[in-house]
Amino acid sequence: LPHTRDRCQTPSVKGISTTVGQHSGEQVLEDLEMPLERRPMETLFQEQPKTGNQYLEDTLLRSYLKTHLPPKVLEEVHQDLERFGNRLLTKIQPLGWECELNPPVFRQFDAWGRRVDRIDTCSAWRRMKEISAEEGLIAEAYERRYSNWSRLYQAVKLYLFSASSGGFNCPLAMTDGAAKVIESLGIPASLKSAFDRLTSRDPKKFWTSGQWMTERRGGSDVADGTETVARRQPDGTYRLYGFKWFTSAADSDVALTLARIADAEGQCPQGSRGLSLFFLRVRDEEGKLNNIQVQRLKDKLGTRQMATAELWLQGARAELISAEGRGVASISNMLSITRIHNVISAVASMRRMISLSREYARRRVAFGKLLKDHPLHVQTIARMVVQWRGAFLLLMEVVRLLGLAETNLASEQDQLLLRLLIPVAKLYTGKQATAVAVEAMESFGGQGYMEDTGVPVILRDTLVLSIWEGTTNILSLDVLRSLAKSQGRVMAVFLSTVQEKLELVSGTAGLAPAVQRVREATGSLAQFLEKVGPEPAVTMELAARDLSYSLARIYTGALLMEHAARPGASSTDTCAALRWCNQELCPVAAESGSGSYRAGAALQDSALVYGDS
Ligand code: UCC
Repeated sequence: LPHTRDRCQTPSVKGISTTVGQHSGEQVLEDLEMPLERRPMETLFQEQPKTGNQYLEDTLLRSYLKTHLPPKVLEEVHQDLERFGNRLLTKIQPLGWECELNPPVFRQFDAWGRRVDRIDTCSAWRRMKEISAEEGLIAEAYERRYSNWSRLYQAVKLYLFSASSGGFNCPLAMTDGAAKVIESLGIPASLKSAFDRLTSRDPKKFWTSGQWMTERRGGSDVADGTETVARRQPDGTYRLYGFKWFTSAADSDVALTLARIADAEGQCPQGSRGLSLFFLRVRDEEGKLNNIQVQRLKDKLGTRQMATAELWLQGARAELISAEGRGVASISNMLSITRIHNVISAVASMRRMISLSREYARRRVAFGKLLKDHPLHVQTIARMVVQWRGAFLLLMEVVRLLGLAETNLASEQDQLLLRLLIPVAKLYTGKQATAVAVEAMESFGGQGYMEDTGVPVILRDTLVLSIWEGTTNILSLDVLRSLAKSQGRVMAVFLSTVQEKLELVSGTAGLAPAVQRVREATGSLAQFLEKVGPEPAVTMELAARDLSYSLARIYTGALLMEHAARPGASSTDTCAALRWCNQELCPVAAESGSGSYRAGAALQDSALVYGDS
């Protein structure tokens, strides 16, 4: 949280605290200057909750790393993360708040009326870019000095960085995605220099990338909504003409975008197969825009630190980087990475909110005792902790699998599981983070609703996580896509992986009720899939969201048990696994029993929404 400043007045006097500081239970009475008659009312204040080194304080993260990383890797990584945790606390967090207080400003014209379309960012934002390079926040994943563990290590650094980054996690997500696409193309010679910059540790060389996928008719429906046209030039490059409706981090150096290649008659192929992927520089060496006009900056609910713009492409020079008509398939590599970053941000947001809420409960006195001594208050935080723990382990599982895939160590099963778990984790953690952020805000009472506490900033920035990079329903349909594309193998791998995990933990004392519940849920899921197999597509579409939630809850339950069954696990680990598994683990089976996915149910839904007439 920021120090009290700007939009609120710094208290000029010290007084009686309704929170307690380091010296527990102490009441401070130090007012010497205040007029006597105002003392009883004006000397009340509360202490702001503060968190320490977010790496050292995160016992779950540390226990995960200790369990999974090879000892030599752990040793090096531990040192770096401890240092990074201190840098975050002392240097980066204040910069993040500076970014919030100084959002980007769009200047369309210079003083003499000349169109300039400048997006001015604050110095703290630019410093974040340098720090990202220095810390290797992208580089780490591509250098692979820790082989398959490099990706996980990078994700952990991003997880620590995210909540302090002042929104810089967004350009990093897209930069990582762009690097991934270029790498998956085999780093063509024409993109070598760009790849080097996107993955550079040198702040002077480091570039960030945008991902321009959304047009006015687009949004989720990229295939039908993309109108941008690419015209081939004699030298083999293209010029792009169109309008991009949301371009996040519009101050980025480069971007990947989709367009339709016009034929000699100027006709463009339509639909998904008509889209191709392009790479472009946003500005030239002198900083002049690449035949691009900025129409305006978006007025967003959150992520205000980051410039999201509407852009006219008026012949922007670009390079075709996918096979013609393979744009969506190619940009999917970017989407997979940005969706994982979304998960990182969701888990980081939960973690930050819980830390603050927990710290506040240690200091705030109400009804004669600290909030932490009110069992109902602590129960509420404990429920948030269970959500965060589950989400954290799901994130680690996804990046572990990604690390294996990127170092050719993944089995076919690992790859199928990764394809399934990315949309599952993105959609589920987005919802978890939203719920936790709202609940955590409430745990501060009215203070949580005050802008200058910084809590609303975290809430606003969290709310976007279930929207961008694909909404919950779009991601649920992506889960179905992964099932269909693999002809069901994805689900077979899912079920067998959960089964293996259950077998591994089934002998662990204390976990028996959780094992039983996950086993039953897995059985119900398998039955549902068997039953629904021959049913028309509408059934699966209506079931998609509940199915995705079921996959998330079952798999996360298995991961929590796995963590609780490791040598040295604590009773807290067991408790978290048991609590998680106490919820409805397979909502899709429960709902299907009540006929919610039949065609008739869709008509009922429609009547409920629009009325019987
Ligand atoms: O642009 C944005 C920037 C926001 C800022 C970024 C911040 C990130 C921050 C994170 C943390 C701070 S937001 C806009 C994002 N837009 C979306 O997410 C689009 C949502 N819509 C979808 O995802 C749709 O499902 C589409 C666009 C993918 C559907 O397109 P199609 O053309 O209808 O899909 P098809 O025909 O099913 O798939 C075309 C090809 C197929 O390959 P082939 O032909 O080989 O079978 C699919 O298998 O693409 C492949 N494909 C995939 N492959 C489609 N989706 C995937 C996938 N998820 N993974 C792998």
